[in-house]
Amino acid sequence: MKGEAFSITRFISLGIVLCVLAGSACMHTSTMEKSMPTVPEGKKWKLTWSDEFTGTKIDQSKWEILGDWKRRDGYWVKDDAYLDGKGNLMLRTKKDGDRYTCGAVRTKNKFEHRFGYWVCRCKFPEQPGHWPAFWLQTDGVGKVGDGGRDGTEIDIMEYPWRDDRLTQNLHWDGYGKDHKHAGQNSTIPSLSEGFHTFALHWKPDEYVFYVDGKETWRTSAGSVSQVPQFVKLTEEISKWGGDIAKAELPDYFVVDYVRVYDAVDKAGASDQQEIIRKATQVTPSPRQFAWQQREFIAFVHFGINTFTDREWGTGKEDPKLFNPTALDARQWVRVCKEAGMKMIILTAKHHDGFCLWPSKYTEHSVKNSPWRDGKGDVVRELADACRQAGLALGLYLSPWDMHEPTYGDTVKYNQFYKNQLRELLTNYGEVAEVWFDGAKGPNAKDMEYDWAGYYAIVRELQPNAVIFNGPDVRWVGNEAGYARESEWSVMNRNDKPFEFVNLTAKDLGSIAALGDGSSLIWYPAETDVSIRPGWFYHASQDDKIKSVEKLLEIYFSSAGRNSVLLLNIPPDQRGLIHENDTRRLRELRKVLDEIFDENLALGATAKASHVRDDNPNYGADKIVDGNKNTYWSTNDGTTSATVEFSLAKKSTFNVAELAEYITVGQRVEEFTLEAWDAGSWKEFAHATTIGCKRLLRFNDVTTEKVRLRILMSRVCPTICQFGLYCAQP
Ligand code: FUL
Repeated sequence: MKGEAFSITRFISLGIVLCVLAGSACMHTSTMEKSMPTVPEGKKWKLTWSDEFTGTKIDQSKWEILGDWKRRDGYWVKDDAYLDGKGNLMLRTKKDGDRYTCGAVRTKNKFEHRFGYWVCRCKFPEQPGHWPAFWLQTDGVGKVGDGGRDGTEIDIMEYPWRDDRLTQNLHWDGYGKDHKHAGQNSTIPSLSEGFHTFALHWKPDEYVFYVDGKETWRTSAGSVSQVPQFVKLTEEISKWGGDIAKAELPDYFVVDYVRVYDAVDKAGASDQQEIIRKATQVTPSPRQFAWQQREFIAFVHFGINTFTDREWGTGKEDPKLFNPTALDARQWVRVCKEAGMKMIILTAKHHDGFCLWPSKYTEHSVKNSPWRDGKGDVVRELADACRQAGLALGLYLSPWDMHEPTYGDTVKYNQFYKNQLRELLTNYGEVAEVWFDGAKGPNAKDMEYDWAGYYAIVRELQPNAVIFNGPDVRWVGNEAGYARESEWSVMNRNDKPFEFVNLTAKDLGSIAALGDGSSLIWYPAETDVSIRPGWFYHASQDDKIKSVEKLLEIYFSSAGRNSVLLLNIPPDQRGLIHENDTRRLRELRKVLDEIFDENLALGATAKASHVRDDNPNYGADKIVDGNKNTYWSTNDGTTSATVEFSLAKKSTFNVAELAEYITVGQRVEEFTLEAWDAGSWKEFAHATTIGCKRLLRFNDVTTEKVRLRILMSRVCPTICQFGLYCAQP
């Protein structure tokens, strides 16, 4: 067959001669396709995997030969896939008695890869009733939801017709009622004769299809698969290809080669591999790490709005309206502490400009209120109460200020705001979080906040504080209490001084979302939500407090998804947290304590498929030793692995907890949990990211053996915690 080959064969031979002459390993360039897509500057293509089909036997370290079994109107049988000894893979279609058979191979579990340039050179069969295809597949294609990102059937070439047309297709979300499809047919003169190349340039955000080096289709349908996929070369028999009864058989689909390339930099690292490598090296700063460990914290919205029954004030309120009758910050702290919260963030000044501390820079504050005869200071009382009880203190200082006359004058107002920030960060001891709110009313005057200047003051005065909506912590993107199913802490920032990332984007952390990876940052999510419909207290909402079930769901969907939960509990006009909120928080704590009371996996016998350097310090038992500073890990290149846990006794559970040792970064992209049940493993949970903490709920599972399967990790997984718990119905 090679006799028919055109210049590419000569190109290869010439390449080999040059290689030999140069005495160097330049086989890569010698096998380079004639018309590959261009790569970004400073990059080149590198051959990652290929089969030239030389020799006499199919290389079974690369390919699985499919069969013998029924496939559509024919059978896939093993002896219809073979090498012709002249450098080609032959996929034969034949009649065998009264059945039709054909050949098919795939690289499943032998070569699976994502992104890059995939090409096959082949010659079509000539008879009707069957069709050849060069396609990429993954089990993930069966997953419904998340578009084709979790797996797509990518048909780089299907040729059901005997003329000069081919079809290229994408299928995702399974093959049932949720099945989705996009495709394109192209007519190419002389396609039916001789050899041709069919190729895909698979980028994180786009597929580009080629025939003989010419683009035929460019699409992002299904949002582009992000998971490794394997190659299939197949023949199939069915009416789509015409009437097989009319075929003169045998007939052959002849494949000269399959090659897969990655774009690499000068050092040989591929674009994607390089971004992945860089992403896994981004780790939390000590202040971010400390903040993340707090997990569940309180927001306290209190101010003039509490007394005017509003959510947003006007800035024109009389300070005399502020008059709590029984304000007791120690009660707030008690309630929060009992609920298991580790910090309280107070709205020292909301958008109306009224200050809960006697600021030197405005008259619009507690000092002109009747409360404590104008001598009171809510920030002081809360700071003292927090310190006494061992809770951290956070402060919210709204940049938008409806009262301050200088607002709108960029220079003057920035100075005013910085003065206030300095007061707050100087006079009240340690502050653990500073909350910058980006909200601004539609009629607010135009002005430019000096974000960089604000951040600098926080760093100067409170170097351990995290800055929310600044460099340290990001808003999760909604106020309903839900983090993303895949909540990453590493992302690529833009160069804006505020809103470093598109906060409400569905995907911030996938490889595709990391873009060129030039400004990767550790940027974890905080999930703010109120226990009531409003942020401020309204008597009319006393019976509208979220139920325990709802709060539990919020906890699982925020703290349980690699995010910190910031739950708002607004004090009432007395200056106390209302009895109904207090009761609800107690109920929530009780349920959480009951669920997490006993970890059924603690001390289980754990056996891993891989252990880093076989070093016991990274052994599987480290996941269940109750110590989050020890972890199980594998060797660097091992990105999927399993751990089997044998529990002390047969147990029933419905909650699982996992944690990555995030001090070294966030790595896991996908995992499943399986239970040993009547002689086989049955999956009971499946999820994507883990991060600092991942909680999963599922129906009761009863077993004595559980298996954790890390399906995909960006580099070797580092798991420091695994828990199984039983929540009462
Ligand atoms: C928003 C504000 O406008 C609300 O009043 C509340 O403070 C919430 C937490 O942030 O941007």
